[in-house]
Amino acid sequence: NMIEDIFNIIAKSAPSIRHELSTRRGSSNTQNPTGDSQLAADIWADNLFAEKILELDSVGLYASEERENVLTSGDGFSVAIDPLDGSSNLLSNNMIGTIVGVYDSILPTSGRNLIAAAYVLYGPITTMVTAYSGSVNEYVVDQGNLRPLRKGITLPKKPQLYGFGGTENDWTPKFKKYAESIRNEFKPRYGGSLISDVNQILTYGGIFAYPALISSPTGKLRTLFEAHPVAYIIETAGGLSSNGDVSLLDLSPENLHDRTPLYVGNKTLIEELSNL
Ligand code: AHM
Ligand code: MG
Repeated sequence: NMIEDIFNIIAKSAPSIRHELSTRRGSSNTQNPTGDSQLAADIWADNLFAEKILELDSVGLYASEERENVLTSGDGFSVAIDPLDGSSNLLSNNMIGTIVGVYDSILPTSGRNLIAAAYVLYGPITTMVTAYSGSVNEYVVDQGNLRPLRKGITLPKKPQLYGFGGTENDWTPKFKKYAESIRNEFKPRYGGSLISDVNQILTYGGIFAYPALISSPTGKLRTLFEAHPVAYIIETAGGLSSNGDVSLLDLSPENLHDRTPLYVGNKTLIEELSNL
């Protein structure tokens, strides 16, 4: 199966990523196309994935948060990747991840053209979560091999957590009001890497948001590399995603590195937000 081949290549790369991180935490004195400063590890991981993924016959296009333009190698699926998500967490030794979206179209394109998505979480243990063909599964990555942990994951019915990015005085009045109501009911958990924050929503239920900011109306996170794959996983697990208006999967970014406000989690919580 061509999709499983892509998942397996990502899993196979996880042990070397973990191994190399300790020596690549320094700055590379460069910026990525959205203006984040890059660490040596960001560039190294991007090159590793580009090489491994384009070797697959089934993949024809590789796009990454860490490079301006796509790489192509003929016909096939398009893979969009955030090689090291939350890399600012490397210095403080908090969690980071790798995010992958597999599209049946050239990029950029609508999230409706995703046919699979996955992420690796480099936590106390390395896990991988995949969404494909209607189901979300979690694996332990054991020496590069995928060992099933949980099959057919759905969001817990009773939400427990919330995590909101950005500083409060940069939030819009509408989002501040929403945050007030959520805070009284649920526990705060914000880790600063999208993947760890989303994985705990998938595990305990709740809402994660990186909202529209006054200083940045499109928020921080990138549509193709972060929002689409996360939305695909959360929606496949029975949750909802939104940019404040429509599902993140309905967004068709004009440019590869466009950003979007991001709200994902339990259906009831995302609906409340959209009805404000
Ligand atoms: P990165 O992929 O370049 O590391 O940046 C994205 C990260 C997300 O993982 C996380 O949700 C967000 O940026 C955290 O931002 P902040 O530092 O503003 O809390
Ligand atoms: Mg990221």
